[in-house]
Amino acid sequence: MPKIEKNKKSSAYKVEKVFFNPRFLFFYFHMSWKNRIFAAVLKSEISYSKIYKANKIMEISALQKERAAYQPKLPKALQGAVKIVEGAPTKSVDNQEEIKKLFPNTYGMPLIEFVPGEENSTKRINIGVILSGGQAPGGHNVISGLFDAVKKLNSENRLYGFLMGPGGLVDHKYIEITADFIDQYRNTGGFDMIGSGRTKLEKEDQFEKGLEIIRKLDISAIVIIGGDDSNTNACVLAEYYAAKKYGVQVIGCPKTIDGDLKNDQIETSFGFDTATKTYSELIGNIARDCNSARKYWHFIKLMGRSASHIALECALQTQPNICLISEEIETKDLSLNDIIEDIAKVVARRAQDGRNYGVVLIPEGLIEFIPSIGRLIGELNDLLAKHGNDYKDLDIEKQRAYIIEHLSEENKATFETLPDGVARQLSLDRDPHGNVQVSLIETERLISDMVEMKLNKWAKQGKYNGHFATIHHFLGYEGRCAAPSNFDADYCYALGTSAAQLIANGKTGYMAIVKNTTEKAEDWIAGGVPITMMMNIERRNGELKPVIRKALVDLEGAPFKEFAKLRTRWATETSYIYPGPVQYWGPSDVCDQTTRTLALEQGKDVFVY
Ligand code: FBP
Repeated sequence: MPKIEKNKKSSAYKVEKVFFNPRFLFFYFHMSWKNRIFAAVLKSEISYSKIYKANKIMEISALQKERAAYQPKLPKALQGAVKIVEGAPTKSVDNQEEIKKLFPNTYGMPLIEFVPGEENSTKRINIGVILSGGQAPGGHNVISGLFDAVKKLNSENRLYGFLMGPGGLVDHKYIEITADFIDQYRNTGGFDMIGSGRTKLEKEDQFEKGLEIIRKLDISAIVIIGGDDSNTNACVLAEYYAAKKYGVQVIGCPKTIDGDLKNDQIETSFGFDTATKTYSELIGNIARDCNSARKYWHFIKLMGRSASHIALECALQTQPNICLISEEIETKDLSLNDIIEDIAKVVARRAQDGRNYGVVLIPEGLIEFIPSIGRLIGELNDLLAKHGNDYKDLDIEKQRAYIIEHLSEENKATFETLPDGVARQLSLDRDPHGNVQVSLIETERLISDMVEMKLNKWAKQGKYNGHFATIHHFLGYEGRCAAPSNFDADYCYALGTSAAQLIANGKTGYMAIVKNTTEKAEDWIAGGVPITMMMNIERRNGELKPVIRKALVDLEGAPFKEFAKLRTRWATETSYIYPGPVQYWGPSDVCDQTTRTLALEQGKDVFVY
């Protein structure tokens, strides 16, 4: 079992020693109330850090031990000293005038690319890092890349981790990340090194509270590792600190298993690669069981929030009988009944061939994309923002009555057709960014129950004569903390290194990026993109807000077209692929493959059917 040495140089250790010293306790009881309060604050920060680090003593698996020795590959430009090359000024993807007005200090900055440069001495810097939102494989490697790069720039530099997400900055909960501490987390999944959270950083008093600890720790830059919402907040924070001339830089890193933080500059968000490979392994296992027993229909809901990238990628990797793509359903304006009828037809067709089994993939955000339900959610969002407090404490019946009374006729009709559980989920419980918590809605059950009802009706009409037994799965949390694939381990380490270089070069309001990712890691291109470049104005929580544009599945894109070309065959035949577990050692086409989505998007797919 690896032992964690206490870092005797850390300020936490020193203050802790002082605090528990009997002489200090003597003085404590003779202190003024003001000083006692100060001491209590000090103690709460320090003991929090102590408890946090104490919890970190862990036993590790044989794989983790071997994997700890893996040295992630870096692009050539990041292997030594770095020089920056600046491109032309940028503009936001839409609503340019509004975004420029809202971000006068961080709008229009150029794209940045790193190229090899001359060794330069850099001034000493302290940096704070925050993990924000849902876990994604590779987060620990972003921090490792950042740590190694800042220590390489100057061994006196310090890295602090704010605990349990952005809330750690506001509440002053932090630890110093030291070499012996970080070594336990290299190439591991999870965000447990410093924890994550969904506190939304958006108010001035939060920024000012954060500044107190930033000043106390002499921090000059904050790195926020998060998805589109967290990076939007990073941009707002960067603009605020720049406007106030506080001299605090803010840099973002593109994280999310959902794969929806991508655009011309961001090829993929980290975690998507490992998570989809992990889900595909599990789907492959279920499909093989299905094809062995030949008696069940498996309805598998896949995480991914609004976008269907995860479902689409897993379909390309495993070839299920059916995979719903929310974006297609919205574009074709399909109703819930249309979707049910389409699935029931496939079930009935397979039953004619004696195949009373199959695998259906359902993206978790489906419900929001069924146009009638989407319209209902839009109105409920506004209702919740304006009147949520009036009904949140009422009992369930009264809540339902309140909502029905306030909805328009069209949306009321949709609301009344929904099962109670789903209706309730849609009317309450947004996450701090105003998103419906789609992972809590049992769409897989809703759909299979409705398919069963349709089949029973057809059976009575003599149109169906099969056997329909269902099993439900929800794959989400099973993949978010998997040990990062080689791709994610390398990609994340390079992102962390890029973030350090953006900071060393005085940049703020940028997101670290790494491109050319279907090539060998050493040929990847690293740099930074101004966050404002990815923004537009959207309606959130009933208000128009500047946000990073979310990338949904492009129905004209190569991944969807590939899927659309093959799905009819997958529906009638049984063409499952069993990808097996993520591999870390072995032939490169097994260990270093990117996702098919990325390969198809870049015209590099080498998959042979
Ligand atoms: P992020 O957008 O923060 O990366 O979160 C991704 C995600 O895993 C979604 O796929 C899912 O809907 C959500 O988190 C679940 O949230 P929670 O972790 O709060 O249950």
